[in-house]
Amino acid sequence: MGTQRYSPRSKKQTEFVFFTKNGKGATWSSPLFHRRLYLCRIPVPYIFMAMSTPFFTHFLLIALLLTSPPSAFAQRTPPQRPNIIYIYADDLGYGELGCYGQKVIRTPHLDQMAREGIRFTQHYSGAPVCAPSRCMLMTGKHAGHSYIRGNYELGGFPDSLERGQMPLPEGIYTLPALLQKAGYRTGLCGKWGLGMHDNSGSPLLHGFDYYFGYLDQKQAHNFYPTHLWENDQLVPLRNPPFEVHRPLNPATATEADFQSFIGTDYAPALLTEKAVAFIKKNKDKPFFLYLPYPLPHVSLQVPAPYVDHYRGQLEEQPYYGQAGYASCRYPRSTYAGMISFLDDQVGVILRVLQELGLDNNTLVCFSSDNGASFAGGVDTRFFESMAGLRGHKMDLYEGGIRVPFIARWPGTIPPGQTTAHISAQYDVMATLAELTGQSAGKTDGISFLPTLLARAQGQTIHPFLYFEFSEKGGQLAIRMGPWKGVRSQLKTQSDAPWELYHLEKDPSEAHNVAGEYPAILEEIERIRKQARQKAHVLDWELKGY
Ligand SMILES: [Ca+2]
Repeated sequence: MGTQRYSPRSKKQTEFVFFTKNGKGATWSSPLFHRRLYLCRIPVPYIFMAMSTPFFTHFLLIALLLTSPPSAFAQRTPPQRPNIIYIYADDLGYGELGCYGQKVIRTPHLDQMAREGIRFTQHYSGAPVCAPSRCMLMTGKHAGHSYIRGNYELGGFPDSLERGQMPLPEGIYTLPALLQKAGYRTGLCGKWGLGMHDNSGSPLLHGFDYYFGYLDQKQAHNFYPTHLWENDQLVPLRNPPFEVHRPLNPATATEADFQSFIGTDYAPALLTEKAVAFIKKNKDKPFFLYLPYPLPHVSLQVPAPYVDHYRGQLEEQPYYGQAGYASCRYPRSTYAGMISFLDDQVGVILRVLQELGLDNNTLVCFSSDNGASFAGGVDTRFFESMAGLRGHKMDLYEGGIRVPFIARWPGTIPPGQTTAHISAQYDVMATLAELTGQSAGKTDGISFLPTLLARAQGQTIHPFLYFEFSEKGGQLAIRMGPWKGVRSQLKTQSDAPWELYHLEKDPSEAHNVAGEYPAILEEIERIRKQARQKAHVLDWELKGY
């Protein structure tokens, strides 16, 4: 079946991908079409055998029915310039929502949002930690091109040392700037992490007309901070200063000691208040609202009613701060309560849209910036936070980067959809550019608007997704169709070997088959050599480049 080639060469060609009997990829390309089709992933001789059976005829009919868009939505033209709300969770694992299989934590609003819209099962954050993921979402670049590729800290924890992270540079093209150009009012309520009020990273310099929230993401380790920021001005809150990373002594800790990590103004609730005010103020114009909640990132802090929601139902021991962040009397109940709190905020936003009559003219998206955490008293094993995926936050295994993605737009996105389209957050800029008739400029993204609109036949497929992360030894990952290559220890070993996983057969990345598919690895290595440009910070470099 032709030469073995699993090529990412051009998205302007259709590549018909077959698998030969030995399982190696074989493709046929046509420049007449503009997308890549995976015809099958089974050995070619078996396809012809199967075609001669009555079962195949039935299969074909069912497949045609399933791939046809629901008639009520088939040719629906989306309203021009709909409002857009992008809600971003922080460290929410792939398996922590009911609609993604969570059994303990209750998330009724997000589950309903998924029932009313579309749920992606193979969506990726750009990176396994906060700042680079946010940068890639905002700029449409993958980790090999992104200006920010790590949590590069410029200050410390106390208020006096609040300096934020590596700021976005002047002149970089961002998603909010694109939408601002399209006539949108643009607002940010949440955790920014890409610069401070007094440097080149202020949100006001990158396309936001309005912002409120945390600028320095380290301050968001505390949900009862002394202050937040609004349009480059400091906003004092009714919370006393305290050291959130101060551990307690298990032998002497009292109830009052645990209470010392609780203040008056819970920052995530204020984010929702400001978000609602922004929506109401701009209800008559198209608006873009970016809502990066700092939940459920630790510290484990949530108003008492949300702890009570679970307390007594979950077996648990106090957390004394031994793995960083605030101590917590009921860590499992608090963690579950934080996710339920986040879910309630989504409920508030959706209710406001309905009350204002904006439901049918607003695209609401929800995702997470990376996988669930291992720190601060979070028990991901107990909650099965990764739904069986390997690794967690800071890993380029699936648990670190595969995240929930839900989109809801009544009347335009057909309800109850699930898609396995392989996509990343660096696609969002291209998607919203297409939606609003703008150019995204040069990004690494591919618009997934056709998938949102149930026009899968028009969906361009990613030839590959690229990830790198210089921490935890230095990691690199490339996803190519069902395959994923992973390399580790790249801070010290330029010849670190590839691991290879077939994610459809082995979603938990348990069976390294690198030795069996040299042609696939050769192709992944070819991508590696082309998909990256040097970082502007030495700390983010990897060996072998
Ligand atoms: Ca995060």
